[in-house]
Amino acid sequence: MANALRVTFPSIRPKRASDLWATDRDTGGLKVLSDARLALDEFSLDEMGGFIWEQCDGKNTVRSIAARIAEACNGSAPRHEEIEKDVLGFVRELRRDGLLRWDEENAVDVLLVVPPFPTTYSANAVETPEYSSPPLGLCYIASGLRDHGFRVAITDLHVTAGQPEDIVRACRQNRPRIVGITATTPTFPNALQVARFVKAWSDDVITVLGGAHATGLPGSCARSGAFDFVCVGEGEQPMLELAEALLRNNGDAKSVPHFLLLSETGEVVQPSDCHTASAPVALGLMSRDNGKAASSGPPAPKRVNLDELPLPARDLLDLDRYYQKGAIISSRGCPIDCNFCACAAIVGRTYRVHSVKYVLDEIEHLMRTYGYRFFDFHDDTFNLQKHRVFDFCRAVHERELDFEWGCFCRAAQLTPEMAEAMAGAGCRVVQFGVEAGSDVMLKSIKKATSVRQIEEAVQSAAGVGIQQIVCGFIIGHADDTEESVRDTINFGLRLRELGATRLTLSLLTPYPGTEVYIRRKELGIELLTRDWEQYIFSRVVMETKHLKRGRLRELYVDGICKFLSTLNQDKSASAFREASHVV
Ligand code: B12
Ligand code: SF4
Repeated sequence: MANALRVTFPSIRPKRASDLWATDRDTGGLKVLSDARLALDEFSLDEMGGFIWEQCDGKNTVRSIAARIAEACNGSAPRHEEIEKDVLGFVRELRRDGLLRWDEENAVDVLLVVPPFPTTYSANAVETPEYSSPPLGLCYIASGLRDHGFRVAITDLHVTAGQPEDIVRACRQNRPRIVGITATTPTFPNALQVARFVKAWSDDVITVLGGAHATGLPGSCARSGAFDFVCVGEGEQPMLELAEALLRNNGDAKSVPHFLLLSETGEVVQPSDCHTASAPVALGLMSRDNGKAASSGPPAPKRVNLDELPLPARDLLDLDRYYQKGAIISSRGCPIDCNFCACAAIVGRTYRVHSVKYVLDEIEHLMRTYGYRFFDFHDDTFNLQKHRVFDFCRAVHERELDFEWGCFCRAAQLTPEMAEAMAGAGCRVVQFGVEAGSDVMLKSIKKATSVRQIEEAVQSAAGVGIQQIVCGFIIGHADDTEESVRDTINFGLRLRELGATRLTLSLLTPYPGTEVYIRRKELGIELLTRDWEQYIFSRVVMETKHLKRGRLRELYVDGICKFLSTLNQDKSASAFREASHVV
């Protein structure tokens, strides 16, 4: 069965819930009386139905019943999977009528969901390697829940190129009591659809939204009405608290410690500053209930100690489906203040790390269990702490681990010695968020990096033979002018000469929760659309005091073409993808 749920339906063991049946002489099938609804209801089963009924003794599985049918058909049977599917459909119907029972072995407490890709991308966009990555955030939440005895499944409608309605099938299969959905801004519309389908399937299921978009716009997500709870920031602790409160304690969500309420007028009551990216963002859950303001507000959010987290539950995924199989996280957060970046809102402006031991244990586990040899660090910034990078590289040698890896680096921190140590420890890919092409613009976006540092970092990486050096740029910053955009593109071309192997270009996209979103009016930025599916870096979704929509589009096309020309590639769709930003 092709999905990421690890469904084991053929192992269901249906058991008869009625003792009252007799052969129907007219049809050769069975007459079955059910007392499930107090009155005795009569059901007629045809010959095949009768055959299946007799096998439903609580010992035979759907699979073994299907095998008997295939045997009885003596070679003329349809494919095995089809018989299994039919038997499953049949026993489920009888179960609905109260004639059969079986253990809820596939039922879960929590189903975590990645919604389908935004419709702005074509269906086969999921085959783009950079986008095909296991949802580690959900895997962390899942492993924490599992450690506390909750049954969890993950369904990834992105990697399976599914549709929002496919969630209904997953719900039928897993009968979850809570469905947690993750969303970035462009996937939010699909997340909303998924939640609506869940509610249509059963209004009793609790829906929770988390991830970048929920964190940036918690109030409006809560007001959409499709989610019972919205999680702001990291989800491990709030999801556990929610599951404990709803499924184990008194069912009262208000006992969840990190819990925010939506007021009767639909406003987020506490904390009032949870929209500001520069202030610490409260971790918590919001309810769409018309609750009253909590008098003292939620307790201060506790950022989890990363080493206390169990390894992410990758086993709940069908890892073969992902291109970036070895995605891994060694740190969370970033103390820098870049005005376009949403990461501080989600995981904090502090830098928290896993110990080197934890990271290498995880890598060793992935090498042993799955045979992976390449690891993509999905940290916001891998090289922020000099000593940690050196410790990591040393430990790779000491433990004699033979693997290669890639990471996002801050240019300001990458010294030639660090680049050398990294290359020696297997680093083959580094990505720099360069973003702009002059010190004035870099200062304006609060990048805390200079043009000189970037040049040196690229040279350092190239000098030690790091194979892929990717430099990402953004145009359309609040203070960008025709001239500064030209500087940015020229700087990219210069970095290419200094050793960058790939240049990517994005249009400024003010994601909720970022400074450019929150302070957009002061900065002279005007949003042109709130169609969130357009928020994918290559669409003009805003204009600035200096650059209007049409001109931004022209500058972007021109910039992409210039970057592409350095790659010696044609201007096909895949080459465009090469040059447009992915993270
Ligand atoms: C690696 C990465 C990618 C990878 C892999 C993503 C993946 N499969 O997880 C790839 C390259 C595929 C990718 C793609 C994109 N990305 Co990206 N990505 C990141 C990055 C750098 C790290 C994500 C990560 O793994 N974090 C660590 C884990 C532990 O955290 P997490 O996933 O956020 O999950 C935690 C919480 O968010 C929360 N949570 C998440 N989901 C849920 C659900 C529930 C129910 C609950 C309770 C909690 C919860 O709990 C989790 C555990 O603590 C972040 C930056 C960042 N710090 O967030 C950007 C980031 C998430 N990406 C971003 C963007 C914009 C994109 C793209 C839209 C880019 C594009 N061109 O289209 C696409 C969208 C893809 C998609 N389908 O949504 C933005 C999102 C901003 C926004 N508001 O949407 C970010 C924040 C970057 C930024 N600097 O602004 N991305
Ligand atoms: S863009 Fe990079 S350096 Fe800037 S805040 Fe985000 S993660 Fe930190």
